[in-house]
Amino acid sequence: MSAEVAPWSATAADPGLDRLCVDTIRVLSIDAVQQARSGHPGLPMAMAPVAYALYTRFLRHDPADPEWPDRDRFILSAGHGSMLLYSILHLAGYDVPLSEIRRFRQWGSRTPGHPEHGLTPGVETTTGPLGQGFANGIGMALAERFLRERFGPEVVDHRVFALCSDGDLMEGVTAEAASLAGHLRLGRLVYLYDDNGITIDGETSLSFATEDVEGRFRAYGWHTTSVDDANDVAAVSAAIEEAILEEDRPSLIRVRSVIGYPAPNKQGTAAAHGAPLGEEEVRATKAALGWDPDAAFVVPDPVRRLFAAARNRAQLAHRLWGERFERWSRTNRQLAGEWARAWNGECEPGLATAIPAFDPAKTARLATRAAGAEVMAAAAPYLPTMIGGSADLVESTKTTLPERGSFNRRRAGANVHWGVREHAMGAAVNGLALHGGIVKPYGSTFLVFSDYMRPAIRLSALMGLPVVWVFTHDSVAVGEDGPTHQPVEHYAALRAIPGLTVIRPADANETAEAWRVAIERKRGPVCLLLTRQDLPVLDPGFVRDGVARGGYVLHDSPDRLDVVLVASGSEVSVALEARDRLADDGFGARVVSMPSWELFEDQDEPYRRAVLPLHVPSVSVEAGVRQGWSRFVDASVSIERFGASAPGVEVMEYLGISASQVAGAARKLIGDHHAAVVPA
Ligand SMILES: Cc1ncc(C[n+]2csc(CCOP(=O)(O)OP(=O)(O)O)c2C)c(N)n1
Ligand SMILES: [Mg+2]
Repeated sequence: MSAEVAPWSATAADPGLDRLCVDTIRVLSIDAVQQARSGHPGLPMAMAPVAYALYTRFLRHDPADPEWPDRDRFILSAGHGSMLLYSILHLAGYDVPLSEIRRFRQWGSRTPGHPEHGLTPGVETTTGPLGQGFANGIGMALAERFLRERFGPEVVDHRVFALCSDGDLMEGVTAEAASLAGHLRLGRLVYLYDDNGITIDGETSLSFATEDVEGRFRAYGWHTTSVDDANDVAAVSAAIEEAILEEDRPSLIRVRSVIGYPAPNKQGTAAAHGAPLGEEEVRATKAALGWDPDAAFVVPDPVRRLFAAARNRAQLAHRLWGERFERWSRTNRQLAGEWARAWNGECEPGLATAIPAFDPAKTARLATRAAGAEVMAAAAPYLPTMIGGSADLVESTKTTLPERGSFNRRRAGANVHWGVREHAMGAAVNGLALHGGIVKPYGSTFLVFSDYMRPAIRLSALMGLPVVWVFTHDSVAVGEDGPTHQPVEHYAALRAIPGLTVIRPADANETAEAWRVAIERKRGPVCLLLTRQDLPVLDPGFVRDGVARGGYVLHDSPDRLDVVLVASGSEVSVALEARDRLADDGFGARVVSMPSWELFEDQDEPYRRAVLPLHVPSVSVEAGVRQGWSRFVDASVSIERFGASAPGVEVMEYLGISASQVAGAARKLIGDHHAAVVPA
């Protein structure tokens, strides 16, 4: 069944009607770009035949149910060609009416400049940053294989198609992702490469043309073919069919095209890439195609009829799947329950009580990365479709799903070895989430290397994907490896990303609660920042639901409150020590643990005020730049420089992250405050 090609493949075509359909995509696209006075006409014009062949002959999808779990996925990785996608989605029967095509790139439209997941039905992922879509598809293919192995080929049996451009193939993330896909033999990938010899700066002879792209992909372990002329719908179809039948290796089809074809003056030039053709050139193009230059947004009746027929065939595949699914559900009741929960983003019942608490009497000190490992092991049985892994640092980040095996060529285990490919890991984890059915996808590395995957983290937030990023070695306390491995600006950099929930737990018990938040969250990414070094274990009774609220009073000073010390992660224990020193001097200090700004800011004003009272001076303590802390506190103990190579304890001390520094800063603040309130 898996190698079966759609029964409506290449042979039955009517070249004249094909041409009319292809030209309809072209004309819709250039009309929309022209009306918007902005956009990218060149790619949609040139690649219209490819999208046409794919959507009418091969793609198993259902425009009436864009979320059908077993649909084929299509990714327009070259997101600048968004009008190609909107035109084909409109014609295929998705809820993208002509009125939305006319509002291309306008406020509130379903047709934004670059495709956005969650906004437009039929858009599988947000693309635009070149290379991301390419690598998202690798994650989708991993998900497909994993779920096929778990639930069976009766219910999981689909492919990932993508269209990518020169820019996509030049990006490093693509190289990382392609290398992994070739290694793992992800044979359900069918990627079409728009080889047009043009990028924004001009011809690819400037920067790329020497590269043998097919040769490179063959070296990665891909199957490659080429088509000499994108306009040859039969040849394009034959190449797609061949690629579908090749199940052993991922496929790259190089399609030679002329950007902006058939605009008489602009085709084949960079001028067709990213600006409207202009009224005159639009008219000339329509004339060249034999269309009425005075008419716009026209869809001829025979085109509507052809797409309606294609839609019926596509929906038939969905109906047949539905029947198989019914039978399968009846005979696999337990798996069917798991399936429903997985596609709903839920874990198995019982997780809530399975998450461990750590008793300080038994374990006095534990690194939060080690606590994380225990929590993952305890939670794993309740997360049967969890997949993820580390970028060659699994020994260090301690993120594994015990007894669930490795994902390799032969077996889709839950532990993916991403290799030293942080950026592709990020984009592929996004792809796992976009695919659906995977609860929870995650990726991990050292916090300092989150920089290598920031574009993917940003997109996880932009798309609201329920993924987990686990970053360990979260401060200068990593020590000897030195400043290259010691994050200082990273907390601020991650908190700057809207929609990303950053949690930096103070101990093992906060780590358990942080994982709970991450697992239970159905929307939006959560980032866990964990330590390499051991930290004192706090009383789990004190931690309670504090982590879920982002910040809470860990230790109060009920009789006398002079200052509030607000700390995150490993600095919470520093603040606790400082509190004792202040108490020795007769000052009352409250210690607030603030593992997550975002969760704290979600709390109502009375709660936030109860934790951080308005008229009590406050000091933050965190082993990183102070940027942003002023929204909560009056002063900061922070690190405003890069770290240094030395034992971690010494680095912390030298850089001022110590109880004495904190107590000193607090004393000064109390003095200043007093001076301001009670003038001398
Ligand atoms: C990561 C990233 N860098 C830069 C850009 C800006 N950009 C958009 S398209 C493009 C290159 C255009 O060339 P190609 O990918 O071959 O597309 P074509 O013009 O052939 O359609 C660039 C640099 C981007 N979208 N993403
Ligand atoms: Mg190009």
